[in-house]
Amino acid sequence: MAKYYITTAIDYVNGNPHLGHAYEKIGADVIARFKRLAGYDAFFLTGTDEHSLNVARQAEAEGLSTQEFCDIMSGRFRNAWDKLNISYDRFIRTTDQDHVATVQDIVRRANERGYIYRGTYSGYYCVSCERFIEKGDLIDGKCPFHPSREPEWVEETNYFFALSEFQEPLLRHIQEHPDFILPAARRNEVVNRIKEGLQDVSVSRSTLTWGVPFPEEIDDSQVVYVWFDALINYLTGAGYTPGTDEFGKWWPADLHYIGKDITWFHCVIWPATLMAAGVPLPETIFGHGFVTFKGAKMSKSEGIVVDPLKVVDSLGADPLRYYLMKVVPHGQDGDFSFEGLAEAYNADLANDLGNLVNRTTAMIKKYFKGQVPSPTGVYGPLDEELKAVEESVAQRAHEMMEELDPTSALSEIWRLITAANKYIEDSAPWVLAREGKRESLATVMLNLVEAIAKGTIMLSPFIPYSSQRIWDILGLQGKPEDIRWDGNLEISSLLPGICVTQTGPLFPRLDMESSDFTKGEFHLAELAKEKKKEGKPGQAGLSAKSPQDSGKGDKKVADLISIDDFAKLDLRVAEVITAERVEGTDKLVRLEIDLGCEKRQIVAGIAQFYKPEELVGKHIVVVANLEPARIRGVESKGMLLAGSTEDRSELAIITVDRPLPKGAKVR
Ligand code: ME8
Repeated sequence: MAKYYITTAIDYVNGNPHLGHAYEKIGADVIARFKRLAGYDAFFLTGTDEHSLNVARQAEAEGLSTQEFCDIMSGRFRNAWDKLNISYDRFIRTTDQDHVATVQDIVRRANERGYIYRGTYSGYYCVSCERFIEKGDLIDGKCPFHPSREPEWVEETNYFFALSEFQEPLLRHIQEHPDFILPAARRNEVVNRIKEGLQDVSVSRSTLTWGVPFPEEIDDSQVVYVWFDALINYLTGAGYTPGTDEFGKWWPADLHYIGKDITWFHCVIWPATLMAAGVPLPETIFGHGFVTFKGAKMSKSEGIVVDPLKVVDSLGADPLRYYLMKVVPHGQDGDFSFEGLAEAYNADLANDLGNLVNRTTAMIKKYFKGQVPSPTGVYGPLDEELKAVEESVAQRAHEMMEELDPTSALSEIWRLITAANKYIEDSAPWVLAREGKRESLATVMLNLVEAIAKGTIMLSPFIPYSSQRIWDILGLQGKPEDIRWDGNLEISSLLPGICVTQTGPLFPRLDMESSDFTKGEFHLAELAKEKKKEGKPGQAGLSAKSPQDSGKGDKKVADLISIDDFAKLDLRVAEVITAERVEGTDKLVRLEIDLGCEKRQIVAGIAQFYKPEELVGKHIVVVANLEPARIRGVESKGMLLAGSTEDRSELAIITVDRPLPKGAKVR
């Protein structure tokens, strides 16, 4: 099985994850999931970049040690990617011990080959970019990317990397490997800049202590410059063994999926570093575009931030994944709006896809008691037409995904959803039923199930939770991603004898008039700007006084909480799927619960009151946004609600008294 190693950029932890970060992780996740579906053995690396000056300063502003601060913030990123269903195989942190060893070894290798030397640096440094800026690049004395922040003057003796020696080898490599930098526009920008001439770059800092120490034999009073350190994470993640030429099972990387603002580091500094250390180069670096909000780049330093988790909390992960992949085209920028998201949700997910599934399952229930009919051999032009669309969509969407273009692939897959809806109208099953044409009716139902199942497989990289739900509703076994999609998609052997089920709507329609989106509650970017204007410390919101973590501040009446305090609790309806006693304890039960868009494990102290089997199937209420904890060594991600007497001699779990969809919010 061919391997596929995909990485994202690792995010700075000086602020919370924002929609731009989320877009990148979702894009990479869609590609990773597609590659697995297409039969590759894929490994997906993401993580956090923790040794920046910004991070050290932010920790200080929050009154925490840098390590403590990084632990909390890195956890927030990881939690966000878990909520967005990002299927990473390793979440790397640049503070991980194996990474520290890799960085030191790569510096050592480059030094042994004569590419590291001691010198004096003087120049401007933009703390937001964490990069040295040449005088000619300043605009009105400011960094072109961060006009609101003064660059700092830095003068220090440190270690340089002889980047200038790699000008010709880099140009040659890029020319000989047209897929090395994608899209082509990014390649041209990089080539033009390289041709202007490469200067040696400083790769250590003598005035900082927060970082990976330079190797002892060179000078461990200095730390490695954050970018030099960060890029090497890709090698650590591949399983590189320091002191050897064992670059790990996954190296070279097949794809570094990163934002267009950091192509210079990835397309110039990184390959030159690898050449200097004698390590093979990655196959492709893809510089994606930006998610903008009202036309401005999402950026924590400029205060334009939309919190992806708020969107996930109100709509679930899949609608956000779907919308971002639809609205930010291949390699270009795309503007996010709450109204646009709500419209795409209603028109595409609720109407096109949700209704297609609902109508089909309702008809199979009505006409065939829920059982998908067997092939009858009766086949007409409309059936042929639908089959032809299925085949061409499976082929073309596959090609588009191979070309790293999820946006086009998505619209191609939608061609099948649209064709299936049209097929219902054109073949009018209700007329076939009325006229007693049972065989034709059976063909239509079978064809619809097949079209939906194929669409679901192709959509599974984009909307994995919903795809699984549709798969289950159709009564298919296993998971959509267990099927191989290599351009052809063959599933007819799965269909005989399956029985569909029907639940509530897959994507309940959003009422545009009264939804949170249109009320403006979600215009967090505005809030972030306000916060910035007030000059409050802590973009990360960790200090006791920070608005994000502590609400409105002083409470007027000690025992009363404000509605804002209550709103911080994310209470959700969940179904208990499995329950078992935690071994070696009297009180604890481990529950696997289904929150609709996510399955989780929680631990509850209720074993004296309920037998595990009594709990299965109950629709309970859980605090979904509680920090994960380990209880007697077992991870618990959330807490169920129960009432009890003061002495805890009696206890009853809170359940809902009529059916609600899993994941419904309790307010
Ligand atoms: O640059 N739209 O970290 P970072 C799309 N630590 N992508 C965006 C975006 C937006 N509005 N804003 C940011 C760093 N990104 C370094 C990377 S890798 C060895 C070190 C993307 O937190 C950005 O382009 O500033 C980058 O790829 C990633 O988010 C992390 O940005």
